[in-house]
Formats: sequence, C-alpha cells, structure tokens
Amino acid sequence: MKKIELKKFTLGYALTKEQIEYYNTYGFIHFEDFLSEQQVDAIIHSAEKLQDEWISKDIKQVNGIPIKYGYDENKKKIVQRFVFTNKYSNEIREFVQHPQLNALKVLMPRGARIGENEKDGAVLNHYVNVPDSSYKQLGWHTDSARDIFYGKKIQQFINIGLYLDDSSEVNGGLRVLPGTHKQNIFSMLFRKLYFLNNQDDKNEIVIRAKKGDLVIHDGRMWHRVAPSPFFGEKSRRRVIYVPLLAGRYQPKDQNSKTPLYHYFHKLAG
Ligand SMILES: O=C(O)CCC(=O)C(=O)O
Ligand SMILES: [Fe+2]
Repeated sequence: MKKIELKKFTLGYALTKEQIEYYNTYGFIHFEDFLSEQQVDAIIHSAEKLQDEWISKDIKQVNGIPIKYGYDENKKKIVQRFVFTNKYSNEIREFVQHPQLNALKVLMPRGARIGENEKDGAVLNHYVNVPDSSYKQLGWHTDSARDIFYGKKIQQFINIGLYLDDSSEVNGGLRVLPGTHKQNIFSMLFRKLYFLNNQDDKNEIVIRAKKGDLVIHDGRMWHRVAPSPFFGEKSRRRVIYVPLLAGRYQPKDQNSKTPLYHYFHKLAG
C-alpha cells in the first residue's frame, strides 16, 4: 500500500471523488467539525441522564446486548459501554438520522442503511483510566470478526464514529492499520491475537480528532484504543459508534438473545 498522507476532510451532502478514493485506499476517513460543541454537549447531557436512569433501575442489557458498567476517578458508578442509545436519547437519534450521513452510502453496496435497530445500535464508549479500571483500552481487533462469531458471512459494513471529546495520544486514542480492510480472511483472523494484544505496531496511525469530528472506518480494518498514560479526567475519551450496514435486515428487540461474542468481548478491557 502507498504511504499514507493523513488528511482531514469536510462532510457535505455528497462525497467528493477524492474522499471516496481516500476511504477506499485506507479503509477510514476523518471529517472535521461535523457537530458543534453545543450539539455534542447536548448529547453528553442526554447520555448522563440515561446513565442515571440505567444505574437506578439496574439495567443489565438492552435487546440482549450487555451494558458495561465501571467507576470513574471519583469512584462514581458510570456506564462505560451504552448500547442502542439512539432509542433513548433524542439528541443521539437526531445524530444517527442526520441527512448528511446518507452521503456515506456511496461507499457501501446498494440498500445501505444506518443500523438503528441492528447490531448494538448506536454505542457510546466511555473510557477513563483509574487504578483497576476494566475499561481503559481496547486491544487490536476488526469489528467484522463479530460476523464470524455469529457464524455469518462477513458483510461489508462501516462504523461511523462521533467524537465527544478531543482524542489523541493523551487519552489513548484510536490506532488504525491503514489498508488492512483489503486483507484476505486469514489476515483478518490471525494478524494479531484478538483483544488480548495491545502492543504498538510500527505501521499504526494515531487518529487525532476533536470533539464533534467524525471518523469512519471499514469493519474489516484492524484497530485498537490504546491506554492513556494519564489517570482521571485527562484520560477520559467518549465516542459514539453507529454502523452503516447492507444485506439482510436483522433487527433486534427485547427478546433478542445475547450473542456469544459478548462473552469474549469481556476479555477486551
Ligand atoms: O473507541 C473507539 O474509538 C473504538 C472502539 C472500538 O473499536 C469498538 O468499540 O469496536
Ligand atoms: Fe472496533
């Protein structure tokens, strides 16, 4: 693969030829300033309200997908992995239904749609490094490996990430291996040990993003979230992910079973 030229773009109502080529070459693309600071603050506020509700009602899962709890630097119980947030927060629903996200469909096979009712819906990850934290990092993986755990054929999909905090080496940051979305199935399965490996890679790229930015990646690309070298507030990193899917519509509801994959995911932290 040719050497990467890290670039940031602006998302309009249609992708430019350059944006399409960049994404197809590297397997990810970074759009700056998608939402304003005020819009992101409203999202954070709604997630905090949801967190209080889930904690007080001791909600363990939504549509079969476990919710991950932990503690912040003040020993306050927090939700570290919310799922299907678009079903509970108007602000997050508005984000996933943002008309400009339709521009991304050109990168997918026909029939692409935002996964409002599929997979884990809109996930909100909240990483914070505290002593004994169980969710301060996420080892190397591809998101598409889930399809294999589910015994399904790998379907191309895009993970759309919205940054709720600035993100860089300071709070760990997303690290990607550009171009690995084009690998064969063997490399997808065995390039690295899933989740248990969180070592630096000489080819990894740190994504440096600002609050309100959008970074999207191909589900087949290898990536990880590195641990922050700091504790507490300085290590905080919140990101929302929502999938863009094609293929058969597979909605979840309150009767959906917990996929096996999630037992394995527990090893990840
Ligand atoms: O937090 C991130 O930016 C990445 C999270 C991730 O890779 C995942 O949840 O699958
Ligand atoms: Fe991931």
